[in-house]
Amino acid sequence: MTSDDYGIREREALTERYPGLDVLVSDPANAQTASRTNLASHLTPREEHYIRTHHRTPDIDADGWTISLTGLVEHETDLSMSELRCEFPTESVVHMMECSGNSRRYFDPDAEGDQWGDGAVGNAVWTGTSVSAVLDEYGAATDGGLWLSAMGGEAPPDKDVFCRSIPMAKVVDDCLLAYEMNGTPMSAEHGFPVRLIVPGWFGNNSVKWVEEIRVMETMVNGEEWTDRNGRDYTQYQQSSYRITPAQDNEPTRHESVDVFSTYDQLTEAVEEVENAYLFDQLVKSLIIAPADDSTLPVSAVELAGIAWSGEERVERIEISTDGGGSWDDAEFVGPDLGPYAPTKFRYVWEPEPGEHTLCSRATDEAGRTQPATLSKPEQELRGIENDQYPWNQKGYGNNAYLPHAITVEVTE
Ligand SMILES: Nc1nc2c(c(=O)[nH]1)N[C@H]1C(S)=C(S)[C@@H](COP(=O)(O)O)O[C@H]1N2
Ligand SMILES: [Mo]
Repeated sequence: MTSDDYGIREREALTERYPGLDVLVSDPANAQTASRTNLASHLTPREEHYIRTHHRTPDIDADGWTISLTGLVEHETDLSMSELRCEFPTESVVHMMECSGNSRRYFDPDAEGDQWGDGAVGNAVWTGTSVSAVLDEYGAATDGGLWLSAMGGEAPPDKDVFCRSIPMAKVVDDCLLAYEMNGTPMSAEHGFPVRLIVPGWFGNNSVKWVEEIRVMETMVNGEEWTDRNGRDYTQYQQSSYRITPAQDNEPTRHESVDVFSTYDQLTEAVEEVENAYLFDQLVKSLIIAPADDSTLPVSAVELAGIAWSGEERVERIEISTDGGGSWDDAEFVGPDLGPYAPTKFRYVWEPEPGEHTLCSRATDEAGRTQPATLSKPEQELRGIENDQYPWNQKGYGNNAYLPHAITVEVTE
């Protein structure tokens, strides 16, 4: 079988199992939710939740799978799935997870990588074991300043390992080793049999198919993180998932940083970190109804949409019906599903005839607001400045509101 045959078969199989997704690349599986309307539901069904993978999806036998706990621990151990499920309390979290490449297609000129629209985001209930319970049981060091590196078990011998280092303070706060999604066993593409969930953080932190968690003094960095097959463990922490402006050849690597907020790295700590890491999500919102390019009669229109953020909750959502000239508050609707769940909003608009640009702007509890636009590469921004989100080589983190605006025509 050639890899082309595999690609076609895999695309059909993916579409069959995930009918709510548009496939960008089938091998490895990369697919986004097919329309903004899918995000109107309080929870994203598994069939509509985006999939982002760097290597071919592994076919894992859960009975033989173990997670090794290594590094700064009293007792290194290999945990089986049944130990993980039966020997620790079960916990759940609702997490609106966004891929840091979501909305990449709006960068101009194009950023590198698959041109994701708005669909690389989804909200699910993730269930599993809290990482802190496992660390406590085996006597792991959990002091602030340490890191936990989680390694994906799917990389073939000639590909770099998907590994992420998470600050210990976040790990012990609320990270999970999850084995269920929306109350059903996880599917292969979403990480079966077990994945890390880092609530409120960009999807790239939530390592799927976890085979090792290692307690460390630093993030993964340096030559010692190349294994005997030549596989690099540092690529996805230190090189990918960094904000790299056009003038930089490679992002500056760090052993450790003490500013974890992505937003702070893009603003007040921009000198210190230089190339922000994609850690917690940036506040963002989307108008879901009416649809882009629709024609509406002159009568009251109900605008509806969704907003989400990172470590802080969404506190305010404003609507503009004149392309950002003037703003009015929207109201929140729906149940409170926890600190990492999205917020739904509505707004009733009495339109005049003509063409209108509608946009939404969310603000979180820390007072962080979506910037208006995207910068150009020649501005060489490495952070958010003057209401502009920085153009960056790999097109990460776009939460600017004007690129996400919709246009409607109102007729008499
Ligand atoms: N092992 C492993 N974990 C991974 C990835 C990967 O390629 N390999 N992709 C990451 C990225 S970039 C994202 S956005 C999320 C996507 O999770 P999902 O496919 O369940 O939506 O998984 C993350 N975890
Ligand atoms: Mo991602």
